[in-house]
Amino acid sequence: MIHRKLSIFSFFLLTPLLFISTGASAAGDSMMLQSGDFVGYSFWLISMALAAATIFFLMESLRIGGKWATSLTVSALVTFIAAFHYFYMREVWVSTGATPTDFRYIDWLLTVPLLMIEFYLILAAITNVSGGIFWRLLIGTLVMLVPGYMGEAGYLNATVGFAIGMVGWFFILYEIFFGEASKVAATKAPPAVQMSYTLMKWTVTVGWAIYPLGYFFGYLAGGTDEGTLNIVYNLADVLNKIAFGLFIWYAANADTAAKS
Ligand SMILES: *C/C=C(C)/C=C/C=C(C)/C=C/C1=C(C)CCCC1(C)C
Repeated sequence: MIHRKLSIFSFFLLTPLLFISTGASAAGDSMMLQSGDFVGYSFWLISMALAAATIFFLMESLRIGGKWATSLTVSALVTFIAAFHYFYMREVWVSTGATPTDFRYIDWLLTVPLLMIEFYLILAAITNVSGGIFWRLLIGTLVMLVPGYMGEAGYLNATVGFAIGMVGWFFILYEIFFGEASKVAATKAPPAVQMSYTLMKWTVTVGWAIYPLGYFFGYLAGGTDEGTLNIVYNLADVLNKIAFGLFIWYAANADTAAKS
């Protein structure tokens, strides 16, 4: 039963990914990765790591199941959506040398709310939590990303976009450090869930800080080297998408083991 489900999942997952990756290489020499293009290598490595992480989270979601299934499936959605965007971003970089800002923001607009939902889901897996946590984190995400995009794309003054975006991020940090979510985690969560909540919370603090720093140096402080900026963003995504999912996977395993 489980195995049939798994093969159906893998089929639907891998087919589009294969199309995208062969499409990229069939489109001509200009699209090929050049030897020595380390930024291109990083795009390639991260896209594959994200695709592999997707399969891992889906399979583990089926294996562990129960009330953790949704959290693990959402982790898989995050890495899946990102893998797709990375295939396109890699193509933009390799064929034009440009920074794929639009693709990044479309990816963030989908994956960041899903990452926020994870805080709600891991708490909902252990106790009753109010929908307010979910809505506040979602609103924080939009306040952070929409002005950030408008600032980068030139629809809004870059400094104003940055400043409003920072308010959104601080609003999220407030909720997970001092708000209702933090209180539920501190009082109701078993040790394994508390541990992963702490890791997730610090990822949102330290790992996420990389993006506004990139924005700051790229747009407000005289500009940086685009190649470096892309490598930094790519590595940040490994931490903020794959490792973040692994923290949840850890809690799911430990919580399930403690109860069996
Ligand atoms: C998987 C992708 C993630 C976790 C992306 C996160 C993006 C941010 C935390 C962006 C933050 C920004 C600000 C805090 C200020 C305005 C500029 C942004 C959008 C780069």
